[in-house]
Amino acid sequence: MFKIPTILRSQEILNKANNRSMKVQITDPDFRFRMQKLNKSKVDSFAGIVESTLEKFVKAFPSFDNLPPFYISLIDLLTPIGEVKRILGRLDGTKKQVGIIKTKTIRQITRTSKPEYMDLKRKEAFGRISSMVYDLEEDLLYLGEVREKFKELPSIPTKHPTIVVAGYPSVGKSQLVREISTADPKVASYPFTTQELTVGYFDVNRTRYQIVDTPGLLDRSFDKRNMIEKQAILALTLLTNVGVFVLDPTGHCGFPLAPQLELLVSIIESVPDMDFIVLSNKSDLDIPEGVDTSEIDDVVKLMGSRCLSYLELSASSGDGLDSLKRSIVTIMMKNEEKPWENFESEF
Ligand SMILES: Nc1nc2c(ncn2[C@@H]2O[C@H](COP(=O)(O)OP(=O)(O)O)[C@@H](O)[C@H]2O)c(=O)[nH]1
Ligand SMILES: [Mg+2]
Repeated sequence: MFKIPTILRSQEILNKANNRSMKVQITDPDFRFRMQKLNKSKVDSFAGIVESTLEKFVKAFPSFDNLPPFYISLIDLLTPIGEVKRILGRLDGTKKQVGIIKTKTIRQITRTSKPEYMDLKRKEAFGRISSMVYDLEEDLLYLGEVREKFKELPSIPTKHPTIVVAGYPSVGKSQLVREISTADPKVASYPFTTQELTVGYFDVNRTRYQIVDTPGLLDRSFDKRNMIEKQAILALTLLTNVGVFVLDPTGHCGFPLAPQLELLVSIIESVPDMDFIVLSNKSDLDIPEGVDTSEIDDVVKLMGSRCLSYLELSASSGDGLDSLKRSIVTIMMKNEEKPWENFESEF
């Protein structure tokens, strides 16, 4: 998503600057003028390369203040934004100091008539700039690591109305995302912290809706989460305020209904900004005797207005998928917050 160039190390930046300054050639019959032009030009190209390289690194990072909260929260999860900002500030500061040394040295070389003094001033400038660049070594190393982490950021086209899917393992979340998706591409994967998000798409009345499967994130109780997972879930809630919670009352998923409902209650409590469409999946299968589906009604009642709709359907046979789509469209049209509208399609 963010195209950040390879972050060079101190020595690599200096090598590049050195190579450039060694290529400088001056022809002037007058020895003194030749030395003057040569030294000025060497300083100019050496400092110039350092300046432009540092500037390139600083500009390559996104301006954090203008990013949508979803990305701020994700980036913060990968690496503290404050630290990145401080480092970029130091790089920028060094760039400016290098510019000052360059101007001053060129002026000193212009004003003297002694070739030895010209040489001396050039060497001094190279030395000072080099030690300033060496001082950035740790910062450059850190930025290189940040760059690697940024590669993990998803580039979800977040401007579409978005729904995230939650529910126990094997209740049919992936199947639901696949079956409901009709647009082109049907589904796409995006890296997301340590996982991959699978995103499905369908179009209704020229609006594209996206439904996000979040493997491993919204399928376990919140108290069993580590910090990273909790933050990743919070980042997800910045994508949208509407989720679909999938239940499998048939037990084919390998889990009874009761813990599935407990998960729903736990998510409702831990993710206060998100309301849910509750789905009872696998309606093509019989519900075994002894399963008390009135527990679903109880939880739906308990959820009050945070249950946006309750539907029974079968992801695999397709029964009920159209009602789900209609329900999503109505809910999204009534949705006043529309978090996805805070997103640009491109950064
Ligand atoms: N009979 C039936 N099986 C389903 C239905 N939905 C999903 N499955 C099956 O349940 C299993 C788990 O589905 P999957 O989508 O991988 O679950 P996930 O772990 O929640 O993503 C798969 O074998 C699916 O084919 C359904 O509506 N009816
Ligand atoms: Mg799955």
